[in-house]
Order: sequence, then structure tokens, then C-alpha cells
Amino acid sequence: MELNLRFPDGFVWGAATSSYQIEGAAAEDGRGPSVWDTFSHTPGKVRGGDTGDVAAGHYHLLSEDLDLMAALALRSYRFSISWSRVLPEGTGQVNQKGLDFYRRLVDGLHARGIRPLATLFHWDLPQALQDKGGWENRDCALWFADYAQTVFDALDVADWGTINEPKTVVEAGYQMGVHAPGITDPARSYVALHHLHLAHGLAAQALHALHPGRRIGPALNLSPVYPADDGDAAREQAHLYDGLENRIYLDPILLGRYPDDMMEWIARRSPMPRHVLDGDLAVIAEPVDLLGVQYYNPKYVDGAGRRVFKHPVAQAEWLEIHPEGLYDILVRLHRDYPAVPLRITENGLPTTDAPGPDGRVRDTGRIAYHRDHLAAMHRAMAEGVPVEGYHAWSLLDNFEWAEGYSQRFGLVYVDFETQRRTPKDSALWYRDLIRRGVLR
Ligand code: GBH
Repeated sequence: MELNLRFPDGFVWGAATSSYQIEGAAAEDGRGPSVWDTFSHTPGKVRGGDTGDVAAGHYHLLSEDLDLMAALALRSYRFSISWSRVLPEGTGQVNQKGLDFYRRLVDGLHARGIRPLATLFHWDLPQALQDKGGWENRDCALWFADYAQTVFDALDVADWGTINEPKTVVEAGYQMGVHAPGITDPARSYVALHHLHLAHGLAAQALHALHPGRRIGPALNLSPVYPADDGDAAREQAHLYDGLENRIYLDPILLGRYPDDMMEWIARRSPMPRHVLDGDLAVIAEPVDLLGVQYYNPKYVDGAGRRVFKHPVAQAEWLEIHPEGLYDILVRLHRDYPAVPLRITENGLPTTDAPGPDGRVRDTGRIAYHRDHLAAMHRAMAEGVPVEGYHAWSLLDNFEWAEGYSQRFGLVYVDFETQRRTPKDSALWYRDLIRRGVLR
């Protein structure tokens, strides 16, 4: 069925990546190790023993990848900066070669008329800082603000993202231990959360002080939480889980406070409340200029607080497919929080499609996924939700963290033996959508 949904002129169509997932060149040109180098080289942590040592080779294929973005008609490219490429020790001496790589990237984007959206932190903390306690150390927020100032001054970028998905750092990095730094301690996880929030706020303050007119915001992965049935118990559990999934990330930044029910819940499990010092929330609530929303899946919880699945699941078993969840989250953001331009900074699907004999990658499932989510997003926009752009995750197949190279989220297929890039059918579909401005 034809949808015929028109998007506003100037809608920011983009794609997203992150440094450790695509760059490779892990030990080249002075880059220092990050927690993900340590983690991926620890046996048993990543499927198949995969690492980001080479990844999609983007560090060496920069100009080819820039041309690819232009060929796909992208108007925006969301990438992240490897902190330890710029500051190998995390603080102190700047590595000019590392900074130059991002200068070439940004210049190359401007030359092609593609807007950069630079993320400061997509999980690859310098190992030297982890050795000093990482995000559990309050100083980490100050180290982050110093690093942020270095790249703010060096790069001609108007739009900035602070911390990618603090929830994933908290849950995967500090509770389940399936991401770096591999900790399994809820008590410590919420201390890290507070310092991630503080880091965000300090960087936002620094940008506003040093470069008025530029914009900055977080990139939060949000999931609408629905009760799995009509009972009171499920409704109560859904409210609790909404706190853990969404409100503890949104409220401090957008409302200047941790939710009361969540602070009680956290206080029973973590010393975190003692780490919230006078004045911290004013820093964390530095007004943001844009809010990055990353949407993949909803959550349903039953009366016992168990997760229940109600929709088809992708190759990634956590990724329950429910496009209406994007509509729900957008409408809720517009209702519950002060107005701020929204950017979908990630949304995407892994598929197993590979080039056929004719070289084509027929990833019809990915096309359907993006189409359905864009239709849901368009419906929210038609009701007044200010969404200014959408970034598909991801431009390229890449290192999918603990899943290694076994899950491919790219619009572009990457042969990890040859580093050859092949735009999938979804990439060509997306290019045509961008050119036309109408979702069919
Ligand atoms: C995003 O995370 C990331 O920003 C991006 O780097 C990543 O490649 C992309 O999505 C696709 O995954 O939930 O127990 O299975 C999305 C949220 C949180 C989903 C961690 C996978 C793994 C632990 N992710 N989760 S589990």
C-alpha cells in the first residue's frame, strides 16, 4: 500500500555510526587503548573472539566512506569521537594525528554538504581513566569536560551529542557485565550513572560558554513500557520499569531532578544518593538544544515484573519489533517534558542478508522496518511533535559489541575480509526517499 507521507523540506535525513564499531586502526597514529580494547581482547567476552582492531577499516577508508555518504544523498552523518584517539591517556597530551582524523572527517562532510552530528562518548572510555576508577570516579566528569572542550575548539561542528545511551553503560556495562568494563554490581552502576549525567551537564555548559550558537544534547535509548495485562500489579510494575528505562535518564536532564520513587528504589540498592552533591542537578539540567532519541524496542512487563514479548523479534533477541512504540515515545516526550527539538539518533534492524550472485543485497526486512518506523514517526510529527531528523543505525555493517560481527545493522554491506562496501537495497531505498521527501 502506498503511504505517500511527505516530510518537511530540510528534514535532516542521516545515518549513524560509532568510533570503536567502524574505525579499526586501534593501535595506529598514537591512539591509546580504550575499555573496549581491553574487553574485546579478554577471552569469552565477545562472540567468536571478535575485536574492533580492524572493524570496518573506516580510519583508512575515510574518503571512500565520505563519497558513499554523498552517493546515498545523506544530509547528516552522526559519528562518535574516540576519546583515546584524541587524548591517549584520557587527559593531558593531545594526539594531533588523532584530532586530524576528525578534522578531515568534518571537512569532508562540509565539502559534500553533509551536516555532522558529533557524539563525544560512545562507550570507548580511555583505559587509563578506567584504571583510575572510570565513571565511578567523580573526576571522570571533569576529565570528560576537558576532553569535550578540546574537540569543541578543534572541530567545526554545530551539533553535538554528549553521552550515547547512559542506560546501556549502566545496565550492560555495570549490571549485566556484557559490555566494558564488565562489572556486575547494581550498587556501582548508579554511582556511574550520576557521574555520566554530571559529565553530560558539564560538557553542555562548556559548549554554551565557549561556542554560543552551537547546539548540544544527549542521545538516550528510550523504550515505552507497557503493562502486559490489565491487572493493577502489571500497571504498577510498568510504572516502576518506566522509571528504570526512561525517567532516571530523562528527568535529571530535562526536569532537574531524579524521580522520587526512583531515588527511593536506588537508595535501597546503591550508595548513589550520597554522590549527588549540592548543585549537581543544576549542572545536569543545563538546557539542551536537541534531544537525541534512540528507539529499537518496547518493553512489556507482567505483574511479577517479568519481561513479556508480544511482537516479532529480530536476529537480536532483545529487539522486539513494534513501530508504534516510536510514536508512543515521541508523543510522551512532547507531553511530559519541556519542548526541545527531537532527533531520532538511532533506529535500525540487524539482518543476515548477504550479496547474491548478482551482487545485490535484498534486505527487504530492513526496508519494511525503516518504513514502518518512519510512518509512526510521521504520525507523531503530524500531531505536533517537533522531530527535526532521523538517523538510521547504521551506515555500515560494523562491530556489534558483544555480538562481534555476527549481527549486521548496516544500510551498506561490509565484507570484513576485503573491506568492500556494497549498498544494500535498503540504502538505495533510503537514498530515493531522501531525494523525494515522500515515504511511499
Ligand atoms: C545501540 O544500542 C547502540 O548505540 C549501538 O552502538 C548499537 O550498535 C545498536 O544500538 C544496535 O545494538 O539487552 O541484554 O541483549 C541499543 C541498546 C543495549 C541493545 C545493550 C543490546 C545488549 C545487552 N542495546 N543490549 S541485552
